[in-house]
Amino acid sequence: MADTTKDKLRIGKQYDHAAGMSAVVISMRNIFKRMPVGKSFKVLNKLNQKEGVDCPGCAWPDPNKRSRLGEYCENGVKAIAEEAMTARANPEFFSKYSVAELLAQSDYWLGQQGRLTHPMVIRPGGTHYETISWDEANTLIGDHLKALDDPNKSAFYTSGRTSNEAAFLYQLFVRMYGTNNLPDCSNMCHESSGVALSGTVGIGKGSTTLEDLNKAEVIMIFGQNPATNHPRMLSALEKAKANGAKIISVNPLKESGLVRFKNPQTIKGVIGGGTIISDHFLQVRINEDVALLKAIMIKLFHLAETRPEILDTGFIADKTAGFDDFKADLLKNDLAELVARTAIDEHEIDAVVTLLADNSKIITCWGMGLTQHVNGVDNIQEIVNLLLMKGSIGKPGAGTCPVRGHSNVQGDRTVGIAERPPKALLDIISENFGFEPPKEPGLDVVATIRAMHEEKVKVFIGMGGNFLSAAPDTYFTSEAFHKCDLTVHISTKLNRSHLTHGKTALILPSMGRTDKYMKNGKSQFVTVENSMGVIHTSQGVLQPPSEFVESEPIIVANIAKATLDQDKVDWDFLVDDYANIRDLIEKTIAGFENYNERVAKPTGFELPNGARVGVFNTPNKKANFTVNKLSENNVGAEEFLMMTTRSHDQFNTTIYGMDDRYRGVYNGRMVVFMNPKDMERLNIQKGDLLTLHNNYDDIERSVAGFAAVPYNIPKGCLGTYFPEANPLVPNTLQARLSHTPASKSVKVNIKKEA
Ligand SMILES: Nc1nc2c(c(=O)[nH]1)N[C@H]1C(S)=C(S)[C@@H](COP(=O)(O)OP(=O)(O)OC[C@H]3O[C@@H](n4cnc5c(=O)[nH]c(N)nc54)[C@H](O)[C@@H]3O)O[C@H]1N2
Ligand SMILES: Nc1nc2c(c(=O)[nH]1)N[C@H]1C(S)=C(S)[C@@H](COP(=O)(O)OP(=O)(O)OC[C@H]3O[C@@H](n4cnc5c(=O)[nH]c(N)nc54)[C@H](O)[C@@H]3O)O[C@H]1N2
Ligand SMILES: [Mo]
Repeated sequence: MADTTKDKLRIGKQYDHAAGMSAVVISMRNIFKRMPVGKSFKVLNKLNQKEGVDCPGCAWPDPNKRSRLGEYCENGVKAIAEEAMTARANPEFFSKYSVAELLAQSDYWLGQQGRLTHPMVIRPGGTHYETISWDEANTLIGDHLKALDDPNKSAFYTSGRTSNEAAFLYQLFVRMYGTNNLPDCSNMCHESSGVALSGTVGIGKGSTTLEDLNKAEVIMIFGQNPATNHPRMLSALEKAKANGAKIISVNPLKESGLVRFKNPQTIKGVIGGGTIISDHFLQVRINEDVALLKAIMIKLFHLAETRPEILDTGFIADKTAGFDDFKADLLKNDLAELVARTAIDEHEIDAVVTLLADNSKIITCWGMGLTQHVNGVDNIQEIVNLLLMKGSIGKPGAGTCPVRGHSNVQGDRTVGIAERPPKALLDIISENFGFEPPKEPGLDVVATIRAMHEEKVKVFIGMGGNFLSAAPDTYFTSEAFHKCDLTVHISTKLNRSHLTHGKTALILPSMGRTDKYMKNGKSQFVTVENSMGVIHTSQGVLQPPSEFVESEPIIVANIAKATLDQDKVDWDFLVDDYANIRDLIEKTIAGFENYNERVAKPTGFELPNGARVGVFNTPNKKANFTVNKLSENNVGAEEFLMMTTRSHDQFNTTIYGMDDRYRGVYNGRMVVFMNPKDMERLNIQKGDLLTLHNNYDDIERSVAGFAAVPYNIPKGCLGTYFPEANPLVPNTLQARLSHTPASKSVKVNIKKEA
């Protein structure tokens, strides 16, 4: 699957900063390797500009004032190069390689074969994908779906690049067909945030805007690696610091970008020392954030005995519920034990407590380091407790900031991609479209894998994404796919999910963000929602890779027409002009009044957000304190707790390159980051090859060929890359309530290879 040759791997030093000129040079080298210079600049000049192309990378928002030097980052350029590359995975390519041969290639190699150009099919017993016409492909899907005796025997996955327009049509089609089986990449991502925030503050999204960051006194960043995954956030943090904010990072790894940022767009960043990002760095042990937050809050309560004003007693009394139970439970904990669990020096915690006591405009940001644990929901609820104690939500310069992953993952959810849809959504769908949508909850990602494995789901359709490689328990998931009668992937690029297919399988080539889509002589745009709830347009500028590549809304409309008998929706009318789809979204989803008119404004519009203005739309209309348990990792004496993270050269399962430059790893991805003391204890040298294995549910899981990298990581903790380590993540290891795979705290044993 991956490149495992030890000889090629080079282990260097971790960077003491992120970006700088090297980021500019590397990004340009990356794009010019894949596409001509003229075409590169055509798209880069429009990237994240008003009325331009929304970057298909992360969901970090664009500032109102865009940089003239370019409103994009190194990894945005890589995302563009990967999508708009000149190479083509065309029918000749598929006739050259059998599926078995393709499976033997690395993810990086698969990506480098280029954009998909034609609909392709593989039928039972086939060895190669072959071309199929769109009409035949749609009929094949329609026939399979119509033949199922229960619509719940199908599942319809969405990955978060899909536009609002495509996602809305998709969920409408799926519900008309008769199921809520709408697993979504957010099930593996920020689901824990959605669940925790909905219950505590009444909205499953963050409450802050970019402007809030400029007004904040303290910004806490938990479990996130912005230099790699949201690089433009570093410019926002630099600005916040210039406005006086102090930054606290909480992370087992001292990620370079959280240490220092050299902004390549400023003189200070290019020739100077750049900006120190974190004023305090709490290097917490994996999955001990609850212990750390409890220790911090106990210390705040102790200080409040003599300085009651450090807690916002007015806010607590007026706006919240559950404070007394929360406080009583918190104070039962043994402070020394909590501190010991974190592995952080108590003086460092005290310095952070002082900062939190002295300020009240606090923003907490977080990423996958908090959500992907068994107690992922608890992590976030504990953060909310801290904010509520301080009255730090619902006012400028304060609040929650879950930093979303995919560029439109938040929008997809907003417009109805939900396996557990709220009743209000189903009611309005029924009213607007004249059919009864299914009421019973559908399957999320992990439930879908199990249902396919048990042959309860026979047809799988994926709107983007790479379900196999993104999901936990890779071998179990591939068995599940093989048991399906039909697997369909609507994709821009070839990936491993296409190669572990059902008895019959289709690859349907889709347009991406950069592709220009003309209809009736008019260039169509789509709309997306960023991490801070702003809806804006995205319009492609490049010629699509082939005349057979279709836009996502059209693909959905055609599948719907081939599947549904009744005629309640005029699919052709809707896709004739995407404004027609937006009119329907406006009628169906709250907050989209005058959608077409408002989204035409260059900066788009903001969706309503109660928590942002101190209105908590929970059942009791209060912000709720919660009582959360400490993590229960139960790591045995010889075991380690492993996180799986992204390298600097990948977008989820898409591998841009083989380096992780900021962490000093070059030319290889099969590495395991280890504390040097642990290595010494086990007599492991730098570069030694290790097999990682574990036993959950009496099943032995094992992956060989990880080279040991001595690294600044707490003892007992390991770091590996996703997706290479996913076979070690059992599908049963999931966050309580949100069901998110706990891919950041997997117990493993180490075996030295001979
Ligand atoms: N270039 C690029 N951009 C991306 C992506 C990409 O793959 N490449 N992916 C996109 C997507 S879908 C998402 S969701 C985001 C992901 O963005 P991130 O949330 O930054 O994702 P990860 O790389 O998984 O890193 C999580 C961080 O959590 C830390 N961590 C691990 N365990 C713990 C813990 O127990 N406690 C704490 N406090 N920290 C912990 C790790 O050290 C790491 O710094 O980025 C999006 N943007
Ligand atoms: N162990 C471990 N597992 C993880 C994670 C982790 O941190 N650790 N992170 C999880 C997270 S946060 C997420 S979000 C998931 C990601 O899961 P996914 O969203 O399923 O995975 P991606 O790698 O983003 O999907 C890449 C594929 O999407 C297709 N694609 C790209 N752009 C477009 C487009 O515009 N349209 C269409 N139709 N297709 C497109 C391409 O074919 C490409 O191969 O993975 C999760 N899995
Ligand atoms: Mo994500």
